[in-house]
Amino acid sequence: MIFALATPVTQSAIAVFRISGEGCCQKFNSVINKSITDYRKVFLRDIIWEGALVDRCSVVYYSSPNSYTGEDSVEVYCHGSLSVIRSLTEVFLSLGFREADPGEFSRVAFENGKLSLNEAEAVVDLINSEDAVRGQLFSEAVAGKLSEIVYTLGNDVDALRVFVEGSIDFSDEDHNFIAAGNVEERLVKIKSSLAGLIDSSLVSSRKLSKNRVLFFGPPNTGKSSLFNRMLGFDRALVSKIPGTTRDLIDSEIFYNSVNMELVDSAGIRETDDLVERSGVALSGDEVKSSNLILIILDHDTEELLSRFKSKLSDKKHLVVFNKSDKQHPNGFYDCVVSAKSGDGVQELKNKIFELIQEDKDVTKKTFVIRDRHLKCFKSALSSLNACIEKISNEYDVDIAAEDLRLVRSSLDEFLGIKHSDDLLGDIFKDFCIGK
Ligand SMILES: Nc1nc2c(ncn2[C@@H]2O[C@H](COP(=O)(O)OP(=O)(O)OP(=O)(O)O)[C@@H](O)[C@H]2O)c(=O)[nH]1
Ligand SMILES: [Mg+2]
Repeated sequence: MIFALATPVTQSAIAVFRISGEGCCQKFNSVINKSITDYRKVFLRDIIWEGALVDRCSVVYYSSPNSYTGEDSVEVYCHGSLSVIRSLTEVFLSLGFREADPGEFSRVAFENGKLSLNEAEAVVDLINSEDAVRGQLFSEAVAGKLSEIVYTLGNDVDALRVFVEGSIDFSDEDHNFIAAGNVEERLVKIKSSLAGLIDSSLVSSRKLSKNRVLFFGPPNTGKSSLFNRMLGFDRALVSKIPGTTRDLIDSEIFYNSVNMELVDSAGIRETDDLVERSGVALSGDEVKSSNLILIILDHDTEELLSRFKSKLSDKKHLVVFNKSDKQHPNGFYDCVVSAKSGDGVQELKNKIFELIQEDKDVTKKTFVIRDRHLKCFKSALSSLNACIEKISNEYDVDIAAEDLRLVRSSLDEFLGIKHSDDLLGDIFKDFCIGK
């Protein structure tokens, strides 16, 4: 039997403990003032330990298999006090519960068939997601929308395997199983569903989901001033001496429900100062891992634009003219701002937002998936193509049957029907404790 605090260890209005395992409800009954025998209902109970009241809590019992883990489980909603959290932890340990490993509740749920592997992965991605659109797509994945499509595709593949394998087993007979089963046409249909699934999925990596926006340019153009202005507080040092910023400084803002990680960097120039030189190198490296670059220039540095553009290869960028309160630009800019007065800053935020949305294309996608999922889909598609080629040209039907088996096996890998222990370990280690 396992237990865990499902909410953060901090003061809060309510803290939630979760316990799971055969017999856990009876065990918990032994420490409350009145036994609970009803499931999926909320009860108010006093938890009493060694004759003293620990806390008055709301308690819900779930009976196997109708719980998150598929086992008997209890959820305890106590006061979010550090002393209550500590005392309840002692109670659970004394009752013989073991503290759960990160993700153990979800791993048990997966092992009991309550979640497919991709649904379990979507649980972590949902918890880690910060913007609303992504969050909604992960919620749908947790609810099983994507697995349902893949289960259906898997069943369709199985149905066709019967015909293809039948034509091998009964090759002496006159009956053409493949033509009778309409196999080619149905394979092409599965192929287009699978290709459609890949097209409508956005592959999300943790780092890129951060929407990193780099403040980039020559020294003293007001990068740090603009960075502070966009954050709404003074995070980075500002001075009239060129070369003030020497490190990467990042800070997050939320804008229109989207999180953006703003990254201030050292002004790029040739310098003999070793520390500044390291900062300049860091700024250059950061270009690669940012989603969007702001080239920030002022009146004194306008002629450097082409030099800075050439450092970006094909990265998305906006060219920003700063210090408009002092002087007007000569060239053409995506945005003209003054970090000092705040003029143009709102417009700059909107442009950043538009470009990030366009970049992510999240709103146009139906699913957000991981690299692992894309690999499974692509390998299924490639085996499917190989199979269609053989079926339509009527050769190597026995190898076509093997191709179809591989399609099924890639879909199974996606769902976790086929998996290695290493893979499970890798996936569940990213969970928080209590999930
Ligand atoms: N008039 C005016 N001055 C500004 C504006 N933005 C920044 N400055 C001034 O420009 C100088 C340099 O500002 P910083 O924000 O430190 O510039 P930086 O690009 O971060 O410089 P480095 O870190 O050295 O690369 C400071 O004296 C700021 O007060 C602005 O919009 N208008
Ligand atoms: Mg700076």
